[in-house]
Amino acid sequence: MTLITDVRLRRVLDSRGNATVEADVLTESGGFGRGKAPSGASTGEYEAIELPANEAIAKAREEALPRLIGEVHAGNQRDVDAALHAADGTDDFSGIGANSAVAISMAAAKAGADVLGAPLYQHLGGTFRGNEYPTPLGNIIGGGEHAADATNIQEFLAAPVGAPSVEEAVFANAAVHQEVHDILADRDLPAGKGDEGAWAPSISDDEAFEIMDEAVETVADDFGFAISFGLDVAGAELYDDEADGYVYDDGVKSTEEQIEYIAGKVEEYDLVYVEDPLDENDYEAFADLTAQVGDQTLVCGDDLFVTNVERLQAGINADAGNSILIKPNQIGTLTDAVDAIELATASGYESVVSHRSGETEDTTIAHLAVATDAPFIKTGAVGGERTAKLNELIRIEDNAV
Ligand code: 2PG
Ligand code: MG
Repeated sequence: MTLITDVRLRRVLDSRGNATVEADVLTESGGFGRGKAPSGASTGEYEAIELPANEAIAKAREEALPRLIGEVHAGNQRDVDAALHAADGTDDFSGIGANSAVAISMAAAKAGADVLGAPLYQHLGGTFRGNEYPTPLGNIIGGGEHAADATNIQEFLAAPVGAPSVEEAVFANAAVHQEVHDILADRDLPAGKGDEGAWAPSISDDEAFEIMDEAVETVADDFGFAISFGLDVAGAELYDDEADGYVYDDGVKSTEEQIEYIAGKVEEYDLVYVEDPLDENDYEAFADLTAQVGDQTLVCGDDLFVTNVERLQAGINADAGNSILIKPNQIGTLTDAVDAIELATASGYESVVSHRSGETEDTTIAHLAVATDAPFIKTGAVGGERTAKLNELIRIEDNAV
């Protein structure tokens, strides 16, 4: 029933106005699924390779479509993704492009769900999963590679850990976003928005910590449940080999100083989440920080692990964290992403399913998070391409998909 009868690929816009790949998968019984590839700006050195959209489409048409059409069932996700790997023939998807691969992988999953008449999260998770809803981490203030002349730390993230439902959590994050706007206005600090819709004021990281602290406290009082906050430091973007340290506007921190700085902020602000606090090649420094604060906060590897089971296994062996960011386009297929989540769960690591800074209206990651019982999802706080996922989570919780 789910035999693939056609795959159509086209170039569409992403949220930054760049071209990305959209895939449609059709099946013999009339099933249909559509997926769109997101795109990173602060990409990890070890990520799967994204090709220019036109090139990725041409390569996938040539190499992947003959292995999919009339050959593979969309309902068998592992077969679809194995065919994509075989068509690509490399270990980093540089053959057909991780952007073509992930768009087709997600489109096939949706076509499989369509034939079954089941929501995507049920198709991906099966009947024994999908009972936990992820806590959304909302990007509120940001800079780094996502906005010029703003904070050095890439993301200050609201974490409504006490929210009784996804719906309440989503609205709490939006309220923190509004509260920060008001605080910035009171302080006469004009701010535009970065790529993910976070405020991007020209302030120091220290001031951003203060403002976040004040905003989450105010909104927590209003909503009546606990709201904490966390960070994506994007340490690999700050780390500079030549400077032999982490380059901030106010100076360079050595690796030891960076560990001390982050551990200090975890203590001072009770941070519940710290992503990529250190460079993507420094398992040892991650392990040192985790030994210090790993029982108080999530130390999450994004550029460190790049959703890759081998890099994750190396991190598990080295105690280099206690959680992993999961970005399907970072590794190329849903199968690879689910394998990373399963290894993480089996090893006591928490999974945080994540958007990219360049996004589309695609909602697959909302379903993936629910399907795998991931405890967290990072997908922004405001902006259409972000609310597409957040509103889908609200619908999933309401049994309305
Ligand atoms: C990150 C992501 C998403 P980018 O670093 O976690 O917030 O950014 O997609 O630019 O890699
Ligand atoms: Mg990151």
